[in-house]
Amino acid sequence: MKILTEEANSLTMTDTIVALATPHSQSALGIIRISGIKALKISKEACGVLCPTPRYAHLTKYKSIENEVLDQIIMVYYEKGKSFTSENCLELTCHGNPFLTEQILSDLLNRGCRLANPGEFTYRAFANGKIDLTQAEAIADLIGAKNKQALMLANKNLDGNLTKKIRQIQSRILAQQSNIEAFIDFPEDDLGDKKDGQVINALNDISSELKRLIEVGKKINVFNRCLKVVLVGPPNVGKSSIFNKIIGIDRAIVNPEAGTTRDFIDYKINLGKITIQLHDTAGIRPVENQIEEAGIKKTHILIQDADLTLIVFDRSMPYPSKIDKEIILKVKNKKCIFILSKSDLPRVVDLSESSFRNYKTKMVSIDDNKSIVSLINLIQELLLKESTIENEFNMSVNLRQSSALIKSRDAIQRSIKILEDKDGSEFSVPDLKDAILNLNYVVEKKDHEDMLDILFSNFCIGK
Ligand SMILES: Nc1nc2c(ncn2[C@@H]2O[C@H](COP(=O)(O)OP(=O)(O)OP(=O)(O)O)[C@@H](O)[C@H]2O)c(=O)[nH]1
Ligand SMILES: [Mg+2]
Repeated sequence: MKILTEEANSLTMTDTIVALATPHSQSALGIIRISGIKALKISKEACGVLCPTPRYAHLTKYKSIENEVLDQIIMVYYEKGKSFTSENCLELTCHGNPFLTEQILSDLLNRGCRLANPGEFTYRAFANGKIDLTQAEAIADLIGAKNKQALMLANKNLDGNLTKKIRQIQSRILAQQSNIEAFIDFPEDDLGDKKDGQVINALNDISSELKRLIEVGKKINVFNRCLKVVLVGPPNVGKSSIFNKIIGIDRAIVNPEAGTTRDFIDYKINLGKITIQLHDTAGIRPVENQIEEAGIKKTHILIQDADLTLIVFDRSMPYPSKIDKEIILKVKNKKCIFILSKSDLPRVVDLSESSFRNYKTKMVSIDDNKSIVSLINLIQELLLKESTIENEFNMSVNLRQSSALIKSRDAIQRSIKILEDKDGSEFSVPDLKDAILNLNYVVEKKDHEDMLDILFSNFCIGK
């Protein structure tokens, strides 16, 4: 039986779940996690530890249901209420042989456990109130972080920074809602317009705070995803040579013949705080055959959703041709760098050409390492532009959270309008309630199973 591909059941909280928490490959150690009511029974019957001491490393033997020793293991018990999932948990550290870990997992299934779904341990931690949604997402971000900045931001959310901020904003909205309700209940108590004015000011401050958070989300998006950078230009200008230099290996074929690169190739690299997927593409020219046409079509598609386009022109050749001008039109209003390649050869291109004026230009020669490093620095600089990256960010905001923040801010804006238009302050209360509710969705949306399923299914098995 191939247990690792067996369909897991639905998210039933009463089941005892098991999973391999380390990769399914040969390694020094393999860790199997168990969570649920059968944990103590397994400790006793499979691991021979009758009353395990919590958080103590028990050196013991794992015996199958047929009483056969499968491995010498370290077993750690985490007691209910204090474990990651808040249930009784065991962590079995065995030898990292995939055949062996499969045997132990298979035995655990025979003992009535079931395989965990992706992210199910984290889901249980969330459902049992050990962590909130922002922290669950931070765990996924920590596992998937592609660079130092993404790691740092995920850690801040794991500390609960975003949750604290959201709770603060909610209580500020609630305070204004109470002010309005008090005025509705005791109209004779106050000075009408003056009080509305104070509420409007406070709501404007809250709206600005939400706007700032939404902007933080936009900025740090740069750190959390792989940015698409595309090298384009006429044939034979040195795109593939530059591609190889940036990624540091000879991945693309370089040849004096024009039209060498037909289909695009890409390569993922880490540039300090950001990760980029660099694409080398087919040179753009009037097409000579169907293969070339298909390659050039793909180049145009890549340019459309590129975060940064690197347009390469050969500095030793006259410029511009009709095709070159068409390429430039494609990147109008997009982030782009003009690379003037082959700077070791005599210059022919006219640098006063108007197309270059509005863009950053960089001269590059593949034999001049400094020019390549300087190009890489410029790529980083442009991609990080609009993202003040120093320790300004105390929290991370992802797309899901951002969309709830936007809805909340819209609701605040609606309530401000009602107050400003003097349409009756009581009518602004439902919008304020809506604003608070949308902020709840950032932290604790427990009533929306579809969203939770999608969120947790993006985790890896065993987490
Ligand atoms: N002198 C000099 N030659 C270069 C430089 N960069 C590339 N070349 C040469 O230019 C020719 C074309 O280089 P490629 O990198 O294949 O050019 P490409 O733009 O990818 O070409 P296509 O794939 O055909 O579109 C090769 O002979 C390279 O050795 C450079 O900086 N200086
Ligand atoms: Mg090429």
